[in-house]
Amino acid sequence: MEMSTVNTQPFSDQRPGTSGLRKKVKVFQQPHYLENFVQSIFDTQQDLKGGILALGGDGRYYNREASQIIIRMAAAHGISKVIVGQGGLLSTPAASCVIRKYKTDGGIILSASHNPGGPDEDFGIKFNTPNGGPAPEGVTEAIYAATKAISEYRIANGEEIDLDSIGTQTLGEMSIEVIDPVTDYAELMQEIFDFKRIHQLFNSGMFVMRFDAMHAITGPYAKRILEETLGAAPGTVINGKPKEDFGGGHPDPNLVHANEIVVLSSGLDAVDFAAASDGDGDRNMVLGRDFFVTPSDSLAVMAANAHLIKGYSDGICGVARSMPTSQAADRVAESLGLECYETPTGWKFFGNLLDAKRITLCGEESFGSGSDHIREKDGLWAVLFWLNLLAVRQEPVDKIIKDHWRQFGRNFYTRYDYEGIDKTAAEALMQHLRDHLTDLPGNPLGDYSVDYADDFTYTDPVDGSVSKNQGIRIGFSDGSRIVYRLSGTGTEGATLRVYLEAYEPDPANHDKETQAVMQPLVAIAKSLAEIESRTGRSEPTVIT
Ligand code: VG1
Ligand code: CO
Repeated sequence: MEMSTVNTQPFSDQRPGTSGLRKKVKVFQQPHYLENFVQSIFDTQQDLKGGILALGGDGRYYNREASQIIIRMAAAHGISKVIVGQGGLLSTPAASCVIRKYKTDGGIILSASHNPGGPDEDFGIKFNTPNGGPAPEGVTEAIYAATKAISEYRIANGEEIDLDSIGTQTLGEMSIEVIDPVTDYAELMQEIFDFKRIHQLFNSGMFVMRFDAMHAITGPYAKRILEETLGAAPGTVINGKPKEDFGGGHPDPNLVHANEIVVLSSGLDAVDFAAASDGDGDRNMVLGRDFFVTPSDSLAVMAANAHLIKGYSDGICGVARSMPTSQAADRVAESLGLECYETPTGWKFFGNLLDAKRITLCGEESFGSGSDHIREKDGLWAVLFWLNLLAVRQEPVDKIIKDHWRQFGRNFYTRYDYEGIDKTAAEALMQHLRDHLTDLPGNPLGDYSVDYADDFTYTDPVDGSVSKNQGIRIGFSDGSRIVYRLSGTGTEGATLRVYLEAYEPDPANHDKETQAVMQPLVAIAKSLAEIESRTGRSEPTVIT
């Protein structure tokens, strides 16, 4: 095998964010940009040399080219085997499944998740450790340090690798195994859920579902599992053909971008159950008839009902939620006598808790939920969890949620995103909040009284690592909260996220409209952070 050693210079902007390195495609297409980052992964992860690497991506523009480059660099680095999804494809949860099942020494996932794709849009790359989860901060910081010192990388020369034929080929000493991207994942789902019961639900003739794959990676997964295995009617999966640009849309399963299934689940002809997943298949949105399930409630309901699901029938050992996620799951954990953890935003913080068997279920308000079956959030898993639950309880989605509220109280929840604002202004806004944190506790804000105000610091209970500056929390005496943080996944300017939560124990108030209930808190959040004067925005770009 012929190999080249290429001289290069560091790029200063290769620090991974909430979930890997995300940049515009044009940035990744600069000579050496991708190569520098990949070589930095290889140089910092000792076990990869002579080891096995899993590789796959969400199919967005540049996925194929990047896969070719990474495989050649793997060969030059002395990796013994690359397991790659056919066509260079693997959903993020499937990649995690493959890393664990084949005990690889890590994996590279090519994705910018819910960000748009195409030549002028976003691309991303992320390293997952041998437990199948996103690299923890210690690892991403080491990779970043390596990107700042890099002077050369190595790459094998030669012809294009055939990524489309299933089977094994070689490149020098290295073998490349192209696998079907769906099979291993589908088998895992079958172990966790009661496929027979879900099959009966679909066969009953009384249950209609739509799944919106948003022209992204979950199309083939959902078709195989829902339609071909579980007997859902053909056409259940919509927008099921993956496209490099996701059909020009945002593959982000929320009420704004996945509006197609919001419409299909409303009104007279509404389907019974609707769901969507994002670009790389790790997010989910779940809807009943005329009914939106907030991701925070979804996690709480899963925790409360896990014993009804085959894979969790022996009980769960604990739950975790990201800090901005509503406290609905905490109430379930308390009543079940389970440990409940509050972690910073991003799935990488759940890995240690899952590995140490301190938690079984975890979730984020950003349409993410998952369990110990893998180490990523998992969109289709969440959909199958709900399907299994609907099949067992034989009740509609809204009834399950309303019963849950009656038992535990309702955590009204909304998130305001101010996208594409000026970075300096966003940072100054956060600093202004930080500067006033000590003035707040004990004082009234509107009708609320501040209980605590801090910039969230997390100490990992397993390895003791400390993560600072994870978002401003303002907690009120009645359990309501306002949280502010800046996004770590965007590629343009800054995005301010404001998370609002209000607890309502009285069932007489549970049917109120979320935005109406949240208005007093919204007003406080806007004025406290001086959002309009500092960002020039009177309203957010997206409300979920
Ligand atoms: C967002 C979400 C966060 C999620 C992350 C990755 O991060 O808020 O909860 O873990 O995306 O999800 P940020 O830093 O932009 O708020 V995905 O599906 O984009 O991999
Ligand atoms: Co995603």
